[in-house]
Amino acid sequence: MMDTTGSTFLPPGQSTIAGEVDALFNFILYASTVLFAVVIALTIYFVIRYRRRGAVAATSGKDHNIKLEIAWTVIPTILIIIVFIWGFKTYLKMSIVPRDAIEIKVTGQKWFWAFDYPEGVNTVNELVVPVDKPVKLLMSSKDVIHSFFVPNFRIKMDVLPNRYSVTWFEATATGEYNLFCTEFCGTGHSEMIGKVRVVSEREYADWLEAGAVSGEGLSLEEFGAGLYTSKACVTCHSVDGSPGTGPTFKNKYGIRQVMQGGSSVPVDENYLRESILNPNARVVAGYAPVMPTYQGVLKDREIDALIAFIKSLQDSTGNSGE
Ligand code: HEC
Ligand SMILES: [Cu+2]
Repeated sequence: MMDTTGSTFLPPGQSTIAGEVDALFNFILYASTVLFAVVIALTIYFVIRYRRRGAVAATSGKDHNIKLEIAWTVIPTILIIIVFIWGFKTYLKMSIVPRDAIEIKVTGQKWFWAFDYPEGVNTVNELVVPVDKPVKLLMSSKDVIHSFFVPNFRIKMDVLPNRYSVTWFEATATGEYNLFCTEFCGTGHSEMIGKVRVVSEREYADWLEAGAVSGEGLSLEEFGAGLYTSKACVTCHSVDGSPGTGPTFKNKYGIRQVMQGGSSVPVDENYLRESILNPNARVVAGYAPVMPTYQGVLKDREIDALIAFIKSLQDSTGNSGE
């Protein structure tokens, strides 16, 4: 672990550029604080020193001071030049991706993050990366503007529909870090939270090898229960009957679901599959068509597992069949 501490403003910096970003931030903060104090102190001093006392006396004729004027023009100009050069250098460092970076595709959508690795692995709301290796993020959005923010790494970049944006980082310590969306993107915005897990190079290789969450050694139902959380279904669907952005999964299987327009559909495996891959084909009455498609995000076995999980959420007597 690197010896890093957070500040009032941000948690400990754990990427290669964090130190530079913080140094510049602190410089601007302290320079502004000092200037602010000087301006306020002088203001107060002048107010008292030159307050009106009795009749107005004739002015001394001293209304100009070349040295002072030069001082308050040159000092701020120098400060601004320092901030500009320093900021531009840091900006370049943050924008130019090292050649040997691992490239991961990031997709933002309402309301989760999907990550695609070159090895074919994909995850939702969990970015796993090796420590001490540059990682390039190629980002786009399926719907509205989102923004990718990892406070510990001091990186933040807008994620836009119809175009790619790029950012990169190199983590300097293993651990788990928060990932936030910092662009208000709808009612589920506050739940668009993920994590970045930084692991050793060895663990990373093993993790890729295992194909992320393959669910090996788990029953479909158990595997599905994990996916329910890891693939973000949990943000919109409850499993205990409580209402949410989407209908609850409890006692779902085997009922007839009423659709917008009044038709009804038996909830069987094919309907569940369709709901996951093509959610807007038929929309449940009383709900907005806001569910994202999981086409390309979930593998077949994962869809099977989620269906098995939903089927398992029956009260003991609730299994009515069709
Ligand atoms: C952003 C919120 C959101 C997320 C995330 C989400 N859903 Fe949905 N889902 C909805 C909404 C809203 C509906 C109802 C409207 C519709 O039918 O499209 C729905 C409908 C469904 C239905 C049909 C339910 C019924 O009562 O007929 C299924 C099945 C479903 N979702 C499964 C999933 C699974 C599995 C996941 C995770 C892999 C998931 N959803 C993630 C919002 C979401
Ligand atoms: Cu967002």
